[in-house]
Amino acid sequence: MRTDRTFTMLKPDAVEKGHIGAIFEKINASGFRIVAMKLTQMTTADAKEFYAVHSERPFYGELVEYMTRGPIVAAILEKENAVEDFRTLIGATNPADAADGTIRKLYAASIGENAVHGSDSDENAAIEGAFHFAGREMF
Ligand code: IDP
Ligand code: MG
Repeated sequence: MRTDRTFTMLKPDAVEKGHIGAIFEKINASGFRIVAMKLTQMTTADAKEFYAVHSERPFYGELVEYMTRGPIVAAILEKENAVEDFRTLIGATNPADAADGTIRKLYAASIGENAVHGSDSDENAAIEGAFHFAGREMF
């Protein structure tokens, strides 16, 4: 069995609404170990770089505004099959399509303001984790 890592952000809407504790309760109950975690805020340059893959999409400007408007919780999580299992735990991008019990079903307001980020591959998990954390912040 492999032990993998994924990267998550509790987005500004989730932090504003006071859902940090409830969301981490679900993350812990689902068997993820916290490797790194902090409350931080992305600058416009940070958000543009983090979401550069979406730069041609019509929602890019709105996404950058949203992700920089307040603090986020950034974290690296470890578990077997972490990337896929975390995507299952958070649910579909649009909360209207997210399965019952998923974090987005419970806490997301819309396809844009969807409470939580989860990496989509092992490669991106490593890139995104290194974007937010120095090696000495990972345990
Ligand atoms: P994901 O977060 O489920 O991987 P992506 O397609 O990678 O979804 O999109 C990144 C983020 O961009 C989403 O989580 C959401 O915040 C935002 N987003 C995606 N699609 C839309 C849209 O159609 N309108 C507004 N925002 C969107
Ligand atoms: Mg994505």
